[in-house]
Formats: sequence, C-alpha cells, structure tokens
Amino acid sequence: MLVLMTMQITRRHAALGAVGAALSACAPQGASPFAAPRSRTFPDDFLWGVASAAFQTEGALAADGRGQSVWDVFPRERIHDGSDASVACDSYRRFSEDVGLIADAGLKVHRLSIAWPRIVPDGVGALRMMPAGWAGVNQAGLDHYARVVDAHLERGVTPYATLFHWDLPLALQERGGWRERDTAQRFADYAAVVSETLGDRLKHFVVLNEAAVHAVLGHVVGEHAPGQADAALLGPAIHHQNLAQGMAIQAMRAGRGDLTIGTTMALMPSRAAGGWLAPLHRLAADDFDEVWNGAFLDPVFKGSYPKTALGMVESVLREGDLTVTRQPLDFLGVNYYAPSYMRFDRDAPSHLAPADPPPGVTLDAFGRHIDPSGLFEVLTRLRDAYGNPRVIITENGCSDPFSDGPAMIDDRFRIEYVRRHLEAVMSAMEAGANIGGYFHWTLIDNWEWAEGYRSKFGLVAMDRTTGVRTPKASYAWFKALAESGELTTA
Ligand code: IFM
Repeated sequence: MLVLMTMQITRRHAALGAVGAALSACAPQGASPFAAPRSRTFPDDFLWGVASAAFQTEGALAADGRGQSVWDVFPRERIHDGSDASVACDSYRRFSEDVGLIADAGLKVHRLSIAWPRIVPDGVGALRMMPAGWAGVNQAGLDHYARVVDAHLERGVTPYATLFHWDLPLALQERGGWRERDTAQRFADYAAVVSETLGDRLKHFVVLNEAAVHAVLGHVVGEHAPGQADAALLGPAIHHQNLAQGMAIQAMRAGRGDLTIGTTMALMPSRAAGGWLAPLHRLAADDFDEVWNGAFLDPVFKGSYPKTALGMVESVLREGDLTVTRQPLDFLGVNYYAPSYMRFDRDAPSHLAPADPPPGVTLDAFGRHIDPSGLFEVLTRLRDAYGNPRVIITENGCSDPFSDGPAMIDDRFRIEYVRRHLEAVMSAMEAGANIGGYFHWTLIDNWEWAEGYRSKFGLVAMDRTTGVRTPKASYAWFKALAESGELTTA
C-alpha cells in the first residue's frame, strides 16, 4: 500500500515538475484561512448532481460508427492494472439504468460527456450544412445521445454535457492534435453540430474538462493520452484549447440563444514548501500557479495571459485571439481534489520542482492531500480576482484505497470527505462566493485513466464481470443530503 501510494505521489510529482521545463517568471500570491460554516442548510435551488465522462463509462468503442480517440490507442502497458476501457461501465448500453440510479437518489443533474469521435469519427469532416444535414457527422452517434438526453429528461434529471473530456479523435491527433490551430476550429464545428442538433432539449453545456490536466499530463508528462512528453507542446496545447473554447462558445451562441454554457477547470491552490528557502519556494509556487490556474482563468475572464504563461503561448498567439478566448460564461465549473506543493530547485528546469505535502497530512489512495481548505481558497479567489462568477463544483470526490478486489460498500471515509468539502463550500458561500451546485465525482466506479479500474471514486460499486451496480453507504447519505439540503454528520 505504501509503495503504491509512493508511486502515485511520484508520478504526480513528475507531472508538476515537468511544467518547470516551460516556465520563466514569477508573481507573489497568498493563501486563505477557512472558518467553520455557521449554517448547515443549503439553499433550495442548490444543484445536487453527479459527474461522469464518456470514455470512463461507456465502453462500446466500436458501436454505431464511433471513430477512435487518442485514448483508444494509449498502450495498455502504461495503464497500472493493464486494463482498457473497452467495456468500462457498459453505460453505452446501460444508460437508462444509470439514469435511474441518479433519479432515485433525488439528484437533479448529471454532468456527462459526449464523445467527440462518436459525432465526428474522422475529426475532419467538412461540417458544412448540406441539404441532407451535416457532412462528416455520424448520425448514429447523435441519435444515441438524443436517446441519452431523453432518458434523463424523462426521469427529471437535467443533463450537463461536457463537449471535450480528453477523448480527442485520433484522426485529429494524427494531424497534430492540440499543437495545431486547426484543431480549435474542428472543435468549434463539432460543438456547433451538437448544440444545433440536440439543443432543443439539451440546454446545459460544459465546453472543456480540465484543459490544464490534458495539456500537462497528455503533452508534457505523457502519463495520459496522447502520451507525448515534450515541454514545447505545453504552450500550444494551452492556447489552442483556450481558443477552441472561445470559438465553440461563439458558434454555439450564434446557433441558439437559450443555452447555459460553462466550462470546467481543475483548480489547485499552489502551495510552497517551507524551510529557510521558503521565499524562493513561494516564487516557484507562484510560477506554477500562473500556468496551472491563470493560463486558463485569465484568457476567458480577462482576455489575457499571466506573464509566465504568456511566454509559453507567444509563438502561437495571434492578434485577436484573446478577444475570442474572452467569452461570457453562465457558470464556471470547478473541479477540486487537492492543492499542489512546489519548491525552488536550482537544478530543475526553470528552477521549479514538486514538493511533498506537509508531513502527517492525510492522502487518499490516489495520493492526493485531503484538504478542504484548498477548495475554500479556490472559491474565494474566484470571488476576489475574477468578478465572483457563478460557480458550480463540477467534480469533487476521493478514491477508495487501492485494491484489485471489490469496492468498499461501507465507505464512511467518502461520506466524511464529501461532508468536509461541503463545509468548505458553505463557508465560501457565507463569505460571499457565488456557488450554485455540487456534482460528486462520480456515480459508478469506472475506468480511471492511467489507474485503470483499481481506483474507485463511485457512490455505486460495479461488478466488472456482471456489470451489476451496488449502491454504497455514500449513495444513501448523498441522497438524504440532496433531498433535504441538510449537511449532517455520518
Ligand atoms: O476521473 C477523473 C476525471 O476524469 C477528471 N477529474 C479527476 C477525476 C478523478 O481523478
């Protein structure tokens, strides 16, 4: 167990440290305290939901004309249990049952994702309106998601559709992927197809999921698909995703005026190591913050890049791009799991290296420091530095202890984890942050990327042989919370 945790921490450190290869400048920034909330009652209109992603749950990778994605060809040897997502939760076939679980828990929202390669299998269709419809678009893929949307609406669950949760069509990767500006246009075309064809019933969209994670783990570290390890790709992967997001929002709003459009970021407070070099560690942590957080927040809210990120994107930034990236959002999705820890290292690229969390803190099985104060810090920073946008917590959750065996059904640690994070949410609301909902990651134990199936984040366990779903203790607890709005102890 300790060895596995150490591996986790080491790999995550590699991810953080790799960013150092592309960094150059610094700017100071502090941390916030977190006081216990006065109330334990959430407002009646607070949105309770769960979040999931297509590649992690659907399976059926060859069904109904789906094209391949970058994750389809990611080597199994680099997945920690040697598995693949060809079955996952089998949710492509079992979606009605999954929607039933959501509705039965009294949850009003499911943040799911649409698989881009199911809609545009070769990624590069002309996508112009033809008399017969959209060229290059897979009607069977659209029909599938129409059924999925209808199944939700019939059960009183509002779908929030993420348009890109890391499953880039392989054909686009073969043309350069996010290194290429053209990928941004392809994404906007795909987004327009989805919103125009499904938007009569599908009204809520999350444009991108965690662009920072995709840029860093997929292009600099190589731990995620497309498995590239080239620091020079970081700037293009950041900017072209930001550009894609802006172009997609423009295209979607041009087609329909009644959509609720947000985007989701993996925000982490950037903490500095202590000791006599603490001031230098603080500078390193601030550099990291500008790339991990600022490089995505600033383009959409301010139409700019922080200094450190600007140096990385300059080679691909064109005049007018920052007007495109700056788009009004109906909400910002915040995915929060843990803070990052950084230190100054004279010998590391750009003097930036990952640091250990403080000794004695609790980690989940994924190696993430369980620290609700980091969520409070993120939420109050959005209040203070980004105009207090409407925020929805679009992911938060923790992994069961690693095991290849069955999930823990009596998962009181998860209840405690969620309860403590919701206290942070409530405190931030009492401090004036504009927070409208909380979507737990995730409904069903699923395929957790490089971890495979051994990392389990669900409120519901799944037998991988039979596909049978078994609600855990946390499912009943979350249901009571969603139905009453009262945050109780376990
Ligand atoms: O499973 C992932 C999800 O795809 C993106 N956010 C973090 C989750 C848990 O690691």
